[in-house]
Amino acid sequence: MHPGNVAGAASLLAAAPSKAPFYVVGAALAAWAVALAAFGATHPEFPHGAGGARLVVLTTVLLVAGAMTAAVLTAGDEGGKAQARPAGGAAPSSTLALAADPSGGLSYDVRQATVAAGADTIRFVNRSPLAHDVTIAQGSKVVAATKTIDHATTTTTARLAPGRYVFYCSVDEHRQAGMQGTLTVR
Ligand SMILES: [Cu+2]
Repeated sequence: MHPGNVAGAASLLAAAPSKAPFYVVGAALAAWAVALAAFGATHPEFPHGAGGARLVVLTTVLLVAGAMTAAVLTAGDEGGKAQARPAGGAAPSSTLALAADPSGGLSYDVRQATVAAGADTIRFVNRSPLAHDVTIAQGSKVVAATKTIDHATTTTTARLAPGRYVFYCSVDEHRQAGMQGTLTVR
């Protein structure tokens, strides 16, 4: 291998360890295909005899098998991420925007929401005369909560790790009445 290629492969391994095997084997397969095509095009009698043909077929099969194995191994990691994304694959927002039913019902405008992991903003609009808040919990552990407000808007921030959460109103029995939903952080 050329020293430059070795350095490139090494930095690739360091940068993306999970994908590196696929890139390396895939690149080798691509290089082999190009070399084979170029050589075959200029040498009509290629490959020479049964032994040469067997060698060419064997090398191709090994490279394809290697690329497929690496792709499958890599896909395990990618599959988890892809599964969590909605069709369309847009990155989730860092803001959770919720509004209480403006007519005074015990519900939010959405039953489920998704935000990006990290520093998130929770923006809560409550135009109704009833006091509400937004409390975010993972299981029974509260990780964030807005102020309790009526006829107002409030924001708070929270650092949310990936996972499944619930959001609900902690005022009186509002949660039990249906003022809750699920929050996915990823
Ligand atoms: Cu409430």
